[in-house]
Amino acid sequence: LNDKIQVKVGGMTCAMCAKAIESGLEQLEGIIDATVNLGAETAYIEYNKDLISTEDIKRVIEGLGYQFLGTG
Ligand code: 9UX
Repeated sequence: LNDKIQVKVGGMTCAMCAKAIESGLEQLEGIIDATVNLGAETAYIEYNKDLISTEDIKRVIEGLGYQFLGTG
């Protein structure tokens, strides 16, 4: 079952940061689509709840060196 969430992301300073997060997330099995808006400091993520959780998404974002500031 797919779900769409918005994640507040801290620590992005350039457009490549946003791209790095998109690419990192999309490598995760279960991510359908990830779009990151630098100005809004937000990642718009569609994922399959049966395969991954927001905890997995948090791990990817933090593993890339950014902060997972919560979902909304
Ligand atoms: Mo955005 Mo660059 O970080 O190292 S400032 S990719």
